[in-house]
Amino acid sequence: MKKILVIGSTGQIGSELTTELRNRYGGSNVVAGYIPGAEPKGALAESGPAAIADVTNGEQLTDIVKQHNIDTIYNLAALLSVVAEQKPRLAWKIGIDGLWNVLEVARENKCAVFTPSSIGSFGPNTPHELTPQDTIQRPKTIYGVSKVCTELLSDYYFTKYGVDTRSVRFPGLISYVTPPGGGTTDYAVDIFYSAVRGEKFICPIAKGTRMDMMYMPDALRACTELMEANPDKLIHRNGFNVTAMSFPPEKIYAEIRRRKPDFKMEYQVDPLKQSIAESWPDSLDDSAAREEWGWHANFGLASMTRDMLEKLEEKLNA
Ligand code: AKB
Repeated sequence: MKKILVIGSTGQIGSELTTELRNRYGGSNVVAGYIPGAEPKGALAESGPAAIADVTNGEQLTDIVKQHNIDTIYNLAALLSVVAEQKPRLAWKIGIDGLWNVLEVARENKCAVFTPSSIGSFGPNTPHELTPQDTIQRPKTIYGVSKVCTELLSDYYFTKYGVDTRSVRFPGLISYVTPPGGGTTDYAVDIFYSAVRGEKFICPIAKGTRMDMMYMPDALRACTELMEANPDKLIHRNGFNVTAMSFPPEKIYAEIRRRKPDFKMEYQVDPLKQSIAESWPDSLDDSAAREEWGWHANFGLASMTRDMLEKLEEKLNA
């Protein structure tokens, strides 16, 4: 039976992944790691153990791993792309110094480690259309630099010490549960809140700017299925391209308007977000993930939009 520590359990991915892992492996086998001020609440607090797990404190991580006999760590601590540009030193401290702590604890205690990478690990010189698995990664943002280092350091720990490190390059993640904070792809979540509240949406990304996206249920499956994949089949490890859909703002707007014909959107382009978005792929080639561990997405633009609107309406009207 797996014994899991989720670092960053109350964040955008962590809040749903912790629940998913508890459903799969049992509530008592998944420790929800959090930092003070971001304590688990409600069902997350009641469904299993929790512990303060600050990724910048290696001793604290060691204590939790030993106390709970942890064998798998999901390391979700990170700043997203826009906020990382505003706080580059902190982004590095959490993303890379923190990762170093996690990998050392994993090496000493024989844990497997999942640390997400991102489409942010690509840059302006990367081929933008059907971006290959193995290609140029010269990002211009600190977020991207830290994600490339995440991939390299995780591969290094696998090759040098045999630590079972795995990751995916997540696209923008869309969910109605915990909102993202400070990402370039956040608009694809915010647009749904405006639509359901009956407000005009001010779009910070320019017309025609395509980015890869994924609905959260697919993202959760990507994490768990990769960690359960047969290691003998993995040619790559850190990290796999995964995608579910790719669209510009006008396409998701049109899809929402099919269900909410009065919904209005106006562009007010944010220069930082736009420059980051333009440096990222227009669409990813995720064939390596498909071939090596059977990855496939269940939700496309239409099915994700239908589900998001239904679930968000229930949530906001509750
Ligand atoms: C961001 O926009 O920063 C993230 C990402 C794609 O990594 N959602």
